Amino acid sequence: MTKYTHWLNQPDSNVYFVTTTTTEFTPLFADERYVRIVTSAIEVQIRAGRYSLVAYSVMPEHVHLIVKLHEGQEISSVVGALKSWTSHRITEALREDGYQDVLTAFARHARSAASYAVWQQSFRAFPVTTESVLWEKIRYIHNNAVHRGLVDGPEQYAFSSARNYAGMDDCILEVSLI
Ligand code: NI
Repeated sequence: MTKYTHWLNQPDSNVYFVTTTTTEFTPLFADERYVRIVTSAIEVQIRAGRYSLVAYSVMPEHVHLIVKLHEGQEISSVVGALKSWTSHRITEALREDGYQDVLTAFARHARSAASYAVWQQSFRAFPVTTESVLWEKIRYIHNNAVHRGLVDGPEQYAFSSARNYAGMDDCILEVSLI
């Protein structure tokens, strides 16, 4: 806890709560194949040194992240890169899986021909500047699947960091625990 309290006390603490949502709230991430595309993209960004991942949840049609940006990184370009990397691979997977109706809907929302808007154009990212807000957001993220009625307890949901925080072994993504 000390480490993050220290971050938060700095004027440029660079901790952000991010939410990005699929176009037309399409529940792509009800299918684990699509969840893995998102978690792989996050792993790539962590390995590239763009941020430390504090918490996350991949919900059927949206993704929540809490990230601590590393020096020189900007939240808009980090999330933009995440959306673009995953869009490309999700589009490929949709084509392979024969989800033509979904591709048609994504094409309708795209800004240019022959492209697909997998994600809604805008995303939410706001700075987390106090420890109480940080914990409130972590709890919110971990309870999201419970509130949606997908599971009875936060740790039962495979696609969030609730399992990491509960000390479980089989987590699909590593996080930097507080
Ligand atoms: Ni949510």
